[in-house]
This record gives sequence, C-alpha cells and structure tokens, in this order.
Amino acid sequence: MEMTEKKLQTIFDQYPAKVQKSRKKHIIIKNSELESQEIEANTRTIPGIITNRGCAYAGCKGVVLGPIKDMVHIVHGPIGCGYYAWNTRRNKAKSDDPKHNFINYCISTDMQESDIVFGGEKKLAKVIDEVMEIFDPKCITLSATCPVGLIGDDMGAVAKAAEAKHGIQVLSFSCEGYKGVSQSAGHHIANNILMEKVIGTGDQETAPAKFPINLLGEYNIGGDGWEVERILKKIGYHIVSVMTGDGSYEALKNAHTAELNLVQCHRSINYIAEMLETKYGTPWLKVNFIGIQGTIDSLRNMALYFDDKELTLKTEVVIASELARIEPIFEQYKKICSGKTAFCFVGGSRGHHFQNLFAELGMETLLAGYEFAHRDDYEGRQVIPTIKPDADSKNIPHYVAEVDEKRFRLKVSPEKMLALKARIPLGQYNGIRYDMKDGSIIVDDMNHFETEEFIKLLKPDLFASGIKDKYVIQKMGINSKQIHSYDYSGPYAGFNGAVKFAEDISMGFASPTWNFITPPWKDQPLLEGTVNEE
Ligand code: CFM
Ligand code: HCA
Repeated sequence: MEMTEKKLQTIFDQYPAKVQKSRKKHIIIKNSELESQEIEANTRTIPGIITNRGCAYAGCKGVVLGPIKDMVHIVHGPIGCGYYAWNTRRNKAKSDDPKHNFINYCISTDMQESDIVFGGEKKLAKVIDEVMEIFDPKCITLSATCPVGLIGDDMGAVAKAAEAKHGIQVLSFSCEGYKGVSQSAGHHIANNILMEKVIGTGDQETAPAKFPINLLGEYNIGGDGWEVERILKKIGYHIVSVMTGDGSYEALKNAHTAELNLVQCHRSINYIAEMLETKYGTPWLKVNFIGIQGTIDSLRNMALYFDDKELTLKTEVVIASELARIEPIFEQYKKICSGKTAFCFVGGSRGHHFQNLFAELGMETLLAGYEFAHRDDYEGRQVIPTIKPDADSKNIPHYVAEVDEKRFRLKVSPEKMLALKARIPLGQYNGIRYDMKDGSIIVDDMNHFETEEFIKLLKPDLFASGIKDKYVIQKMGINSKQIHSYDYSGPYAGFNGAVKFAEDISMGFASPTWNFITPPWKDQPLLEGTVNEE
C-alpha cells in the first residue's frame, strides 16, 4: 500500500491537537521534488509517549566507554543502572592480556537510601580502592547516574583524590541520565573527556607502520569491528585504534598518529572526528561497512585517499576475491528475501546504514528513522554545514580542541585536500533523507503507538528495530530483527556480515512459526475514532 498524506493523517487524527502538532514535525513522506524537507529531531519526547530512547548515562557509559576493555568502568548509582549497561549491548572484546580485559564486569557503587541521604562520595572512593586492589587497571572511569547529580556528589573531587592516591588516570563523567534528551548527550560527554584527557597522550610521534587509520564509531557489536579489521588488514592498513569497539586505553592514547580517521557511526563520534582534525590535522572519511556495495565503496574511497599504487591494487584484489567467495551464497538468500518490504527504525545511524543491505537483497525499505539522531543525520552534512547547532550543542558544553602545536601536522596538503574532497566524501556525508525513495516514510523518535499504526497501514514483511518493540511486532505476525543486538548473532558488517545477515533474516522468513500467528487486523475489529482532548 502506498503511503499518502491522507493515510498519514489517519494516524495523526488519533492524537490530541497539541501532540498532533508536535509529531507532525517529526514525520515526513520523502519527496525529492521539494528542495528541503525539514525533520525535527533531537528534541524532548512528549511525556507519556512510549519511546525507544535511552538516557545520557546509557550513551556515555553503555555506548562509548563500555567497550573499552582495559579500563575499569565504575557506575556511581543504584544497581539497576549498572545492570542496564552491563554488556547488554553485546560489544565483544578479546585481549592479549586477559588480566586487563574487564569487559564482562559490572562494577557499581550500588547506592542505597542512606547514600542518597548522607552522600555517596566515601562509598565511591572505597570502590575505587577495591578496584585498584583487585584489578590494578591503568585507567578507571566513573559514570554518574541521575541521583548523583540530584544529591550533588562531587565525583570530580573523588576522581582527583584517587588519581593522587593511586597514580593512574581516573576519569569522571557527569553523564546523569536526565541530561539532554536521549543517549546522544552521553556520547557528547564521553567524546569530550576522551579527547581532552586520553587521546594524544601516548608517546608515539608517528605510527609504526604504513597506512595508519583509526576506525571511529565502530563498537564491535556481534563482532562487526573484527570483520572490518580482517578486511582492512588483508589490504595492508595499520589500525591504530578503534573507537571504541574492542578498544583499549593504550591504543586510544596514540590515536593522534593515524593518517586518516574512518567514521562508521557518525552520530556517536562526530565530535571526536572533528576535534582530531582541529587538533592534529587528521581528516575524516565517512564510511559504511554495512552492505556489500557500501563496503566496496568505503574501501575504494580509502584507497583514493592514500593514493598508493600497490594499496589500490591490493584493494581491488581483496574485493574481487571476497566477492567470488560470498556472492554464490548471498544469491541463495536473495531468492528468499527478494520482493519483500522492510521497516528499519534504530538508534542514530543504523536506520540508514542497513538500507543498503536490504536493497542488495531485493528488499524495499518503506519506513525508516532514528530514535535520537540529529537533523544532520536526516539531512546530511555537506562541506559547508547548513544546519544550525542543535539542542545538545547548546546544553552540553563542547570541548574545543586547541591545535596541538607539537603534534599537529597536515596529513595532506591543502591543494590535495581540495582535490580529494571533489572525489570522496571527506568530512561530509548524505543524510537518510537523501538515500530513501520518494514516497517512503521517515520518522524521528517513533513511539509504540505509531509503530503499531504504521504496521497496520503498510504491513511490512520485516521490522528491523530493538528489544523494546520486538515482541509486539512479532505477535503481530511480522518477522522482527534486532538491529541493535543482532538477536545475539552477527557480525553483520563487511563481506562476511552481509552473508550472515542474509542468512538470519531468511531464516526468519522461512520459519513455520508465522503460520501459528493471526495478525490482529485479521481477527480483531479495528477501533477507529479520535481522542477527545477534554
Ligand atoms: Fe551509533 Fe551504535 Fe547507532 Fe549509537 Fe545505540 Fe548501538 Fe544503535 Mo543501540 S553508537 S547511533 S547509541 S551505531 S547502542 S552500536 S545499536 S542505538 S543505531
Ligand atoms: C541503549 C542500548 C541499545 C538498546 C537496544 C535495544 C543497544 O540504548 O542503551 O533497545 O534493543 O544497542 O544495546 O541501543
């Protein structure tokens, strides 16, 4: 069924007037004939609406810091917050030094009522002492949860005292859950401090091998980062650091030595990419290792940047050999998926990135969107930014990277940079709106009511999203795929990932389970009407 403004209005009509007015700004039907189609984003969710969003603490501790394996991450707060961000995101990590891989631990001050009344600083200092005794890490992070900000515990002072006592870095993150409007604020807070206090503090002046790169915004969910690293190493790149999947404190310290920064998830790490450029002169390139063509394009753009004959040749050899290996398998799954339709609603970048892969499987994305992306993720970021600073930029102070006179060096000359920018997306990318077909729907911060309504209207064959709506969707008889946790499968990135993804969703389509579920619109009368505001 094609989506029209009239059908969309049937969903809006069910809202009270004020809510309707607000939600209309967050939903568009793509129309390329219009020069611009603004979509409101990164604003507060209307209270009472069931959103899939997380909080600033989730974005800081759970997303950016959590995957760094050789730091001990202490959560200062009630145990539920610690549990929420305890590896549920499935970022994988392995280490040559298993004694310094703390990824599986959940360490919390387990705040109780008495700590709320009398303060939790002493307890936090004690936990740091215990951590030093048991784990002896080189760096500790402290993440604040909501009550910490409310009662005014001075985590910064505790961190400073612990640094003096133990002689290691103790980083304090004021990422109280209520800050900003979603986890996005937490990414910003984490990025600022990593940039200010860790990145660039290593003693290396230059990288020890040719073609050194950092991989930013890759969190190794289901082993994605490992698959990307496999391909890059095969071609001959030297990976200085990954931020932050399977990441390490030691590697981060020397991230300034990379010649190019690759940005996979722009939403969560654009701040670091920008600051690395200012401080050390390292340009960044938007890549997308989701999908076969996305992977190929990313590899070719990298080769163009380094402009080395041997590297370019090796890039083509690797692409050809990988394709020869995976294409026959991929084609098998394509037969099952082809002609099917999908919804793809994920956090801040995957709603866009995975559409390539659907298209390669012959599937059309009818609706997509983000939980917490900003306007640039929808509308793109071109060389000259046209979009005004958003809510986070106003609320979360931005650490302004000053040029590091000692370490700054232009990685390419200004003339070469200009020539490169004409050929590859250095420092820019297209937003989700650019890539979607006319007539498809783009939704920001889609809520559970809209989820059900859009399903009833468009009846997609597959709904790609997260744990919070998965089972509602499945009970409506629709194949549901978690794009956050990959339903505990993966990797889905790179060449091997594309095949694994195709296999997993094909399994979903081929499952006999669907024969036992009657979608609600087949046996339940649909209530129609409007909600009275009084
Ligand atoms: Fe980036 Fe992510 Fe995402 Fe994200 Fe996330 Fe995630 Fe996500 Mo869940 S960093 S924005 S805050 S790609 S945890 S690995 S899957 S919502 S689309
Ligand atoms: C988070 C993490 C999350 C949640 C996933 C989901 C993740 O938002 O704090 O809702 O399914 O990827 O683990 O985005």
